[in-house]
Amino acid sequence: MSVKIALAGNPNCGKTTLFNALTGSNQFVGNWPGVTVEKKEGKLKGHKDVVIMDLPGIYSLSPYTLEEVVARNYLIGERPDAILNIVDGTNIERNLYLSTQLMELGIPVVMAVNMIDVLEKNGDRIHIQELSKKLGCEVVEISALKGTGIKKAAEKAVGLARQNKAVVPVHEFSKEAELIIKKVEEKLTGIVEEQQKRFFAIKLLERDDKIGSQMERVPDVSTEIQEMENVFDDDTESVITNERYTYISSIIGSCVTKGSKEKLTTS
Ligand code: BGO
Repeated sequence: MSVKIALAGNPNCGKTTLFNALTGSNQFVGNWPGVTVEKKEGKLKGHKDVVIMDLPGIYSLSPYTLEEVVARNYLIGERPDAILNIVDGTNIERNLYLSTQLMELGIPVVMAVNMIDVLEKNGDRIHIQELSKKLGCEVVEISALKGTGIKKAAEKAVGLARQNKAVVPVHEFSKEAELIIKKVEEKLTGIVEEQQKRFFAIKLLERDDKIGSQMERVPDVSTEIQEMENVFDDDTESVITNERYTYISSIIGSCVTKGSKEKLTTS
């Protein structure tokens, strides 16, 4: 059975380096339909039946840039069998902002923490097992530049893709926010698949005006938007962003240890 793996990550996280290392010269380059955003796909080296789809480098799955819209429409519409989420390990807090959104799509995710050679040089450590437990997904350390760990990361993604199992997102925001998200999720029954509910519920709460084009029917969630704005005394988009950063901070605190070597070299 052939499988499709989407490669997703922030700009500059090493995605092109990883894509080239995984596919070699076996690449096809074109444009995404109707837009001048480059589309690259290739076969995983040694696996004729595994397609790697390189998504544009993005910071979020919001509707504000062409790249983000292209990436999310692909993830929602085409539903790849797995996502290989490459994150820059030297900038993990910022990179996890996208990761939390990818994990809401209900698609299996393998996280590849890149630039591990730089982290080692700086004496920094990312506690992979703890990170994996907190995020509820497999995490692999890699150096796309040196080629370390990339085979393992790709194999884990292929393994998950072949299992073809639906995943329900595990992470949680505050109780108050979760209650309101749940209410919107209930309104999505019969409109989107169970495992996609969280992603769509959050987008509707954020007043995302482009998400409707990906749904058969758009339920009215104005009451829930109002409720969230009353409870948190802020607009819903800011509320969700804050919830994400609070969640990310709680992970980073226990999963990252900064070394002392940086300080020694800069002083
Ligand atoms: C330059 N380790 C290290 N040390 N560097 C890495 C790794 C890694 O694991 N992975 C990628 N890089 P892209 P996007 C560069 O180009 O793949 C480096 O945007 C330079 N160029 O080599 O392009 C990679 O596709 C001059 O660095 O990322 C590249 O996601 C001086 O990270 C950069 C120094 O990788 C971005 C670096 C002329």
